[in-house]
Amino acid sequence: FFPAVDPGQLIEKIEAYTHGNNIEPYKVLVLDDSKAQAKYMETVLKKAGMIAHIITDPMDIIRALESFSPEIIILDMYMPGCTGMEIARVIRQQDKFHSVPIIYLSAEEDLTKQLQAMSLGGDDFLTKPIDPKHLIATLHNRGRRARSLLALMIRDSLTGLYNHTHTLHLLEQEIVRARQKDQPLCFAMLDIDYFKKVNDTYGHPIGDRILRSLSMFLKQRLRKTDYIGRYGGEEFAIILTGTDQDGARQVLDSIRESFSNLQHQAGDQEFTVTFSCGVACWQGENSQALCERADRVLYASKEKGRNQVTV
Ligand code: GH3
Ligand code: MG
Ligand code: MG
Ligand code: MG
Repeated sequence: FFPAVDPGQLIEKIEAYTHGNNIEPYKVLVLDDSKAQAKYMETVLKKAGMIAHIITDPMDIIRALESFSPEIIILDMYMPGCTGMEIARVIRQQDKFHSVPIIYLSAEEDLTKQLQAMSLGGDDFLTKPIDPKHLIATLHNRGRRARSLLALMIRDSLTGLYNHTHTLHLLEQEIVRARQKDQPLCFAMLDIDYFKKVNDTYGHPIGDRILRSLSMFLKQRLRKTDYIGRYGGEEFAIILTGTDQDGARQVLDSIRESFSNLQHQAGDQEFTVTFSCGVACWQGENSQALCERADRVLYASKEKGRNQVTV
């Protein structure tokens, strides 16, 4: 199955193709029962600057998905005990890998069989022997598309912040990290005060502008290691990593104060907007319980008269 090309020359060509475009290396999972083919693939992918994870036993697929989190998957068609199509179905059953590109790489030349494989969860069908440049170009295209789709899926379109679903995902991830590293973690919920009145008085487009301006303000004032999400309409969630209760209170209260002093404009009218905030410091509970606690303290801020941070 190996192409009759001088390997040294071939690798130079791949390097010329991939280097210079300054992208995070793609994580590619390869399943092929032939150890020689797997080894060859590993060499080609690594030389192309990609991160390759090679498995030769189909039974290892679930574990590899979990531990490696691939961005692209290359599957052999025929393996002892199962086919690539069966493996593709197993992969597609997992929510997280529902849209990860799957590329079949096989010596199968029968078009009917190729099309059948494509209809069952595959995105491309490449035949062995494959020219490494062809393979790498396909991986780059698929990887780039997958990444831009993913980037759209996790963001809110009005503000560019993380959306509700991804914010919760990040919170779960950061809880795991805080536990491992034994570091503090705070979760804050923020809700704009009397926002309905802003919309009613100045109009919905001005309301949207306030939402964007608060988003920018939060991005500027928080650290790169914090995460900001649009949790709901005029609700924001902030994950403050490595931050304890006092640190979170200080930074959020300072943001609250400076935001409340900003002058917003609608035509020739000037007005100010405030928000209320609730901070919950992680105490070993799960993400849902932490969110509920943050929500309760946010409500306390509202009850106490708004424009304040409660910890
Ligand atoms: P409170 O101080 O109790 O939070 O009062 P509020 O008026 O902010 O609260 P309420 O939940 O009653 O109203 C939220 C408003 O936010 C209602 C909705 O029209 C507005 N809103 C939600 N999403 C958007 C959006 O994307 N753009 C605009 N302009 N307004 C939005
Ligand atoms: Mg095989
Ligand atoms: Mg609200
Ligand atoms: Mg509100």
